[in-house]
Amino acid sequence: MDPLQAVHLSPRKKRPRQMGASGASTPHDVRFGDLVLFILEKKMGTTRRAFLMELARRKGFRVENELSDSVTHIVAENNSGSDVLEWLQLQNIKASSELELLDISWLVECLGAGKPVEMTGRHQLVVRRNSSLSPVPGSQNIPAPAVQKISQYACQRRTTLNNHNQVFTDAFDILAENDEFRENEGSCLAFMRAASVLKSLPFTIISVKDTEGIPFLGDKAKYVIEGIIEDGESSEAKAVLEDERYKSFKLFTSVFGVGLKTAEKWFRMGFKTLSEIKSDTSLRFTQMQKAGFLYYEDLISRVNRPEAEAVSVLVKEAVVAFLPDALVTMTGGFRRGKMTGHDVDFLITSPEATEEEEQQLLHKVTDFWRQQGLLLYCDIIESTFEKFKLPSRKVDALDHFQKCFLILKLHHERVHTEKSGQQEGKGWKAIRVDLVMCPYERRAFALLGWTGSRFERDLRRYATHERKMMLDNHALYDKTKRVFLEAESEEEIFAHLGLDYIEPCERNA
Ligand code: 8GT
Ligand code: MN
Repeated sequence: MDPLQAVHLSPRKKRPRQMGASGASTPHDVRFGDLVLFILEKKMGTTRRAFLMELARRKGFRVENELSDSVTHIVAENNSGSDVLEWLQLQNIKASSELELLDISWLVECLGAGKPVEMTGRHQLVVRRNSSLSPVPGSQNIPAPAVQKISQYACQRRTTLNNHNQVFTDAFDILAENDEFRENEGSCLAFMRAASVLKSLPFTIISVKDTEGIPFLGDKAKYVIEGIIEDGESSEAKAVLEDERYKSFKLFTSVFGVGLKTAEKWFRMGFKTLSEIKSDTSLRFTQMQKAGFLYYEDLISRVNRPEAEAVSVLVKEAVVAFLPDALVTMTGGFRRGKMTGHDVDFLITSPEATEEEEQQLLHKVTDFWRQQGLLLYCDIIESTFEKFKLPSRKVDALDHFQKCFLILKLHHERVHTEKSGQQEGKGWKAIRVDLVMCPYERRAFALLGWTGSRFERDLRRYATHERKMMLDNHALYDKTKRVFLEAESEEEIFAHLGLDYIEPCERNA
């Protein structure tokens, strides 16, 4: 399927969902058809289970009476992941590895929010690796609590948002960020890769032995893991969080337009707070930083999905007004299924537009918003794209497409949330939006690149080292055959590389 035909607003799951006989009895409308819940009675009791099932159905969740193929989430109370697996095995039930095993706390939060909430480590049931469970003969596909060989490339791993090792990856993220602030590139990359590989594990690490055979865990990362296993927290990460340089860099770079150089300068000058910086008349700020300070509170509060969808409508309305055949796709973290983001990214392309029309579109769209008073900040970067240029060797190279970095004014009434009605305050929120315009025949490469995460970087690394090919946001080049390989869809790019296709929601490396 052409990936640009549709905007993927929610994670696509592979299995088709059919209404099972047991689900047909519910008289309530299903609002979240992607999720099919099953609530385990064991240790919960019949009455409480019936109550929760009824409540969840009333809130628009699909809840099955019996466990079937279509179930995507098993919710249990006072059971560990291993308890649930054991129960499944006793029932001799086949369960795919996509099945989520969740604690009741997740469902309770969903019911409170009136919609599915992001699953985090604290919701996920712990499955012990190499636990004493042995597969029941005849039962297959049970989420095996054993490690298969783990690829060193994120593009050969499926990484959903269901992170079983958050306590470790949070620590690695902090340590990597501290290294980034200190420009320790090697150590930074090591911690990022360690975090990335742990995010793909189907089990929670509970002993150092569990780390055997996992690629990209150097001595430093193993040492951090050991510390967390012993103390429940990382003393190294804790020390970083209390470090003055880290705290200052974290604060300063939270301002849109402030990078490492400026943060370094302000740190050296001895500033501690943003208000000291803002009120210092000897400092000069870029337009970007001025906007960053002006809309600071809005920009640090994360963008949620209803807001992202409202921005999507705004972008599509404007784009289609000038180029009716244009295709607009939400990319970045939201395309990977994240519930929040720091900005909203879109890829725009048009099958019919002339080069001139293509070049004009972002100007027309942003002018239109400016006239409406919706454009709070705008920086358009013109295209430097060349048709016959070889893909870049650098994994982190920025692309050459025309793009703009914006801050848009999003009025509350455009956002459709559960809690409707009066919103106090100024009536709108400033939102960071990136738009990228690409030639139609490059849309699959651009989409793959802008969907982001470590996944994409490792795809390039894989192409270079395993296939003698070069991949970037613009093209795929086969060095052996000396030809550019064309692709109409992401699936075709994976096929050229000889890789299994991996859905965007499994690219959260
Ligand atoms: P978020 O939830 O914090 O927004 O996370 P995200 O959506 O995953 O990251 P992002 O910073 O918004 O960027 C989306 C992806 O676009 C990233 O993987 C980034 O590497 C990629 N990207 C490109 N080209 C360019 C570019 O020229 N500029 C920027 N800023 N990002 C680019 O592929
Ligand atoms: Mn983003």
